[in-house]
Amino acid sequence: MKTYYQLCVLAVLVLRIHSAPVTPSPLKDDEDFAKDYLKEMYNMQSGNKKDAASKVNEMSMKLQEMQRFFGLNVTGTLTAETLEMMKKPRCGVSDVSANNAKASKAKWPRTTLTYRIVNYTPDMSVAEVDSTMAKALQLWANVTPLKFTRLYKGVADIMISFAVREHGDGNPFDGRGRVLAHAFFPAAGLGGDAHFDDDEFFTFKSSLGYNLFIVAAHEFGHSLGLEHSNVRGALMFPTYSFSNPDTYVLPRDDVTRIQALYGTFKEYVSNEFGLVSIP
Ligand SMILES: [Ca+2]
Ligand SMILES: [Ca+2]
Ligand SMILES: [Zn+2]
Ligand SMILES: [Zn+2]
Repeated sequence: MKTYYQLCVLAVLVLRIHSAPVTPSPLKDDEDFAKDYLKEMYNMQSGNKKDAASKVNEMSMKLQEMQRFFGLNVTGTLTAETLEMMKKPRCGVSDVSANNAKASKAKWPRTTLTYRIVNYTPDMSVAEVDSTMAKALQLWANVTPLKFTRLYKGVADIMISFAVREHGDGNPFDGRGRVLAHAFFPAAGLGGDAHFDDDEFFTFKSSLGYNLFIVAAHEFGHSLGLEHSNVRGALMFPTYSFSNPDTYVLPRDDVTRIQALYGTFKEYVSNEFGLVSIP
């Protein structure tokens, strides 16, 4: 079966070589990888259009959209820097989807929310996971009127779980590497929930593997209604980069965006001039 598959792949490659243009093109594997990435993260439609020309055109448009988002050279072709960015470990939530247009207005109608840690990763102790999740939520609570209460049973607004591959929400994880986690925008049911790919190695205070605090803090941004940011260095930037959890400060871009949804933690009093904030 494997040999048969390999022969098919070989046959496809031979066909491609014969019909390929003279200009050098990216490897087939890279091109397939890029197609999957654009379908998943940029809502590229697959196979809807019959003719090859409009498919190529759509891929070029989606490449441009992705390159613009990440601040790369906008070429509409699969350049080395584009491929490099696509291969970085990242969040599984799409950067621009039809859902996001609606979801961008989604926020919780109240400021007291519940969360529950449904299961644990074998990578860390229970106490480490508990403290990481509480701290990641607190990062957002520090700059908004939001308060988070932990539940130990029943259904919480934000259900937190670790899972591998297919796990019941139609968004299967992809094994070790690339997608690290995903979360759902505010809504009933799955809304607000955060799922972590347990094929990754998560860590507590180390820069080895993926730091769970950084990943979780990002995912909870989605749980609260934030989309990805194209600002490099923002917590809501789609790709993972390590920061020390002990000294982490929520970047300005993320503060501005979450406060646009929920307001600030400051209390207001009125005086003869109207509302005044107490710093
Ligand atoms: Ca929920
Ligand atoms: Ca993964
Ligand atoms: Zn994300
Ligand atoms: Zn999931």
